[in-house]
Amino acid sequence: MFSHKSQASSSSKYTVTYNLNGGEGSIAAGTEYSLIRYQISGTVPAKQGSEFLGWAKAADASSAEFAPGAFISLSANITLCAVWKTTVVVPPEPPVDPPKPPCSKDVNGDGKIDVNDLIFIRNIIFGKIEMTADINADINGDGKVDVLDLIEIRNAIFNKD
Ligand SMILES: [Ca+2]
Ligand SMILES: [Ca+2]
Repeated sequence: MFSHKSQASSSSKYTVTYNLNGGEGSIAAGTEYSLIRYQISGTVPAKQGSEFLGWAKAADASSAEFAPGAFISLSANITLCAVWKTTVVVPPEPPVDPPKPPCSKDVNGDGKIDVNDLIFIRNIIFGKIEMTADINADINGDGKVDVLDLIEIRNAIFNKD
């Protein structure tokens, strides 16, 4: 029920509380009689990475209804909620390349890395074994099977970690 206020009506005292909505610090609640205009706190709250737009009655408001220091008439207890606009845009995580599957140096697929893999890859290099998609002989991943891959395997055999 909203009746026109008149001087004859008894004035009630109402409370204004401030919800900083994630802002730092706090602003003390204020009280004022309904017949006297209440001045909203002039304190401008701060929130890291955000710009204070003003106050609104709804906590999830995206635009402000009242500026700091503005006068409002109270007809009920109200909570003023800080309205924030995010100013710091957190960059999205750079896409992470999926890790390459470990390039098995077990070229001939017998479960161990030994001289037979060296022979196997040498046979590929010399064309004695036909390179197929199933054969993972490009150890260093440079797109071709050559002596560098042979060296990789040799190092794997003789310089085991
Ligand atoms: Ca092997
Ligand atoms: Ca290679």
